[in-house]
Amino acid sequence: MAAKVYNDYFFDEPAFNTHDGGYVPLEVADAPVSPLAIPPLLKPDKQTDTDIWYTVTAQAGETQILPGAKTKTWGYNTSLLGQTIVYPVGKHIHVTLQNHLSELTTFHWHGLIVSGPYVDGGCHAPVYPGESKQIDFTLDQPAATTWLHAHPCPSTAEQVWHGLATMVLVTDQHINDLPLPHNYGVDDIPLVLQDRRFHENNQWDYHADYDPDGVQGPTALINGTVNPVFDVTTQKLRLRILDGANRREWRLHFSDDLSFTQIASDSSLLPEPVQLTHLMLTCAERAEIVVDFAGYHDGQTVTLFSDDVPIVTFKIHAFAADNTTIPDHLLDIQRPTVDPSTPVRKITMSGMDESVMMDNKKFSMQRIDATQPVGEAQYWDITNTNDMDSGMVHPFHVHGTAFLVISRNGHDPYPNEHGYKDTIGVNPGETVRLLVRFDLPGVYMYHCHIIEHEDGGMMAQIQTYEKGKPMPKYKLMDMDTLMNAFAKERGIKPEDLWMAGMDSYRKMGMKM
Ligand SMILES: [Cu+2]
Repeated sequence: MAAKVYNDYFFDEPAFNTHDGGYVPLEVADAPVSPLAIPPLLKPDKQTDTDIWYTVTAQAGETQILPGAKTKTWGYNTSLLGQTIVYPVGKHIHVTLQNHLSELTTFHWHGLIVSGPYVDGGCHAPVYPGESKQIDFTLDQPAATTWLHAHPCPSTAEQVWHGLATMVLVTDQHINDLPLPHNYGVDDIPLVLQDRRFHENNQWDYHADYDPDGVQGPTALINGTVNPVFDVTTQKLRLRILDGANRREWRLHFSDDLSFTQIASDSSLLPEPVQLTHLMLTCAERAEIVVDFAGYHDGQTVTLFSDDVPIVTFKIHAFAADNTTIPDHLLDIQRPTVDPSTPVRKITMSGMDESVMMDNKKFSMQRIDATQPVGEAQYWDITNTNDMDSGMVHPFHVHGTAFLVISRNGHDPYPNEHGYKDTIGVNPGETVRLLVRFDLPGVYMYHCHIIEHEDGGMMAQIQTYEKGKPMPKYKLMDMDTLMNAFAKERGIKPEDLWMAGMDSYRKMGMKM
């Protein structure tokens, strides 16, 4: 197979985050090399042929990341990030959500097609400290690498940054039958890409590092490991890569310009695999790639870089020859038809810093910004109105659906954007056309996934409904209730509360 090998990042170079004044470049950390942490698989509480039960606990702890003092961190069922959760399609899934933190949180299933606003776990579904909640759902969607993260307005960015993010693997028979690496922890590896700044005593300080365009740090943290090395014992390695950073884009490439095969994006396999040497991910995007180390032997190393900074070392060991080939076709994708009388939904993402907005408004928890019938496919045109020379790529995310990317400024999407996605990086001055269909009624958020932009109001919400039935009324949270709760949990007066997103409203003279 002499497939074309793409060797650029596709995105507009002037819009890379490196061009922004507030950009914090990655640096090689002055720390020893450590084995890459592989999150364990979360054990179900119970399982039958038809049902599966899990308990997911948000908790605080301490993690040995650097030599010396441990870092205060948060995680799901562990002290940092989380255990990896596996959800088989078709099974009835029951999850107990426990909050052992000292403040409220929510459990958002980024990429799962579950009903909003409560099961989805956006800001309308708080779980207060010491409390627990049960959610139940059944998945009907393609296999995908999705993730769980906190989403409490307006503190999503800070809670994710503390460590509340973990991978959720949706599996089905189709993907299990494909000749792909499937041995979790051996040849099927999650890579959660994040960055942090370590302050005195190896601690993180969100407030000190705050930037309304997204908090960054100079140290790459991969699955929570600084300077990680992974022992490769198989010829082929499947990497499930998540941009789990608050703001950083990752421009990934290997030493020797080693090419790799992208097999999946956010919400499904790609219809056809794509050969690449370079891959850019914007916040919350995922890519599954298969790397073939056939040209390497025991004792050699291969390095994964972001820009020119090494972020993971792969140490090659002896491996058995693997003659499997990735099929030329991976997934059938049926594009739903759009009724020509259905208007195109126009959405704008505008501003930078504190002035960010969605459709010229800042998010309001009790306001429904749009409606759409379930089962009806619509074109959504997402425009980033930022200046082409000095703007940012805004990653646009919709809850509760997986969309298709139809075009970028009227041209074909990038070659690795032909699968289902839930997050899409939109270049400054660009309009990306999506094909969006919801299958479940509910209230769903859509927002920029630079998380500080989301907290700062670059977010809106849509209610989906069944045609011919009365519109259900959902109990929506309000900011005062959440702010008063946060203040009480922190033992301070509401007027003394500092939360990231508040600044953005205040500086624009707006009420949250
Ligand atoms: Cu943004």
